[in-house]
Amino acid sequence: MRIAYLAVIMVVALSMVALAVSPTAVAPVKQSVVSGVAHPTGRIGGETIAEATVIAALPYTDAGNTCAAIDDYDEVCPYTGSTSPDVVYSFAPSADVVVDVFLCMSSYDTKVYVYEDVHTPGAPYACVDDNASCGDFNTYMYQSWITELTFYAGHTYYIVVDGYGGDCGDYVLDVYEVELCVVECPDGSLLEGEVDCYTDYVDDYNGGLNSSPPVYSYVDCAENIVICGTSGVFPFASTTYRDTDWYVLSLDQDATVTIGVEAEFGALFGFVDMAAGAFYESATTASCNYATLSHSYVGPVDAVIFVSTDAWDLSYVCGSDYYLTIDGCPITPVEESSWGSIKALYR
Ligand SMILES: [Ca+2]
Ligand SMILES: [Ca+2]
Ligand SMILES: [Ca+2]
Ligand SMILES: [Ca+2]
Repeated sequence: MRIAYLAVIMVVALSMVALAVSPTAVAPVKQSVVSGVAHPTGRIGGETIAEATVIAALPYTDAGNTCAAIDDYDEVCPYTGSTSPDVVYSFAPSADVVVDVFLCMSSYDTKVYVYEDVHTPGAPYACVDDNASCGDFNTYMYQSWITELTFYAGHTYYIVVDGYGGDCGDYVLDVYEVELCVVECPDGSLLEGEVDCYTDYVDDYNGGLNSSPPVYSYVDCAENIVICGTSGVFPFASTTYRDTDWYVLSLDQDATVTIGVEAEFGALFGFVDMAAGAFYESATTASCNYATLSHSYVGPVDAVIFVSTDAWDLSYVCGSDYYLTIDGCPITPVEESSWGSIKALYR
């Protein structure tokens, strides 16, 4: 079920997904743009935790419609105030297992969260509303996908299929085992140098336009640049932020720059149009899948490269590793290319 794909460029449906793939740190405000199927066809999952539909074994798939269900539960990740009806599944693994909970094939604005053993309102074991990588499976990308969640033997996990706002509709739930992704930095990698994020973290290191004043990591042109960094998602005040990393590459002439990312999280990366505060090009890639993206510049110009997570998914813990490759920067022979000149610009 794990699907590898390269450099999926979000050209289609940009107007629908602009919020989800903008280079923001804070989870975007959004409006529900897809209504649920307004003709309940009967639910499949259990109505409540007590009545949860049991998942006997993995991989597991089920499909249904939530519109006939009752709104029993809600969690904030990061959107509040949902009144969507919900259905519940349960799974009690006999051995520790790492799973993905995948709802990308659903046809409404889903939200999914998991409780461990008991209902812990306000403190789910995991919760995701929108995962931008769902856009690789579906023309619409406000569906939910929790990646690399560990289920421990001896515990029971309750998976609640819910929705954003008041949305309901047809869902497809897949729960399947995955390999835990570990990214090793290639030999010779340069280090990003930012600390790992944490609750209420303020990025004054390389948060780009998300920092005030803006700050960047500057990268000297070289052949085969590889930068090793970390990112993750963290609670901030009453909402959710992600660590965004912005790199500036000064091009002294025309150039086509190719960047590649492999991360321990689903990653969003791209080239930022600084005037618009939006992407020229962007791509997402699943964890442990290296993907590339290119953009052509008319120099001289500063190329601004963005790397972060593809969702405000708290299971993307701060300190998750990635590496970024940069190719195509024209090298002037007299230039020295050393990491020593890479630095954050402080106020
Ligand atoms: Ca609900
Ligand atoms: Ca959603
Ligand atoms: Ca970082
Ligand atoms: Ca950062």
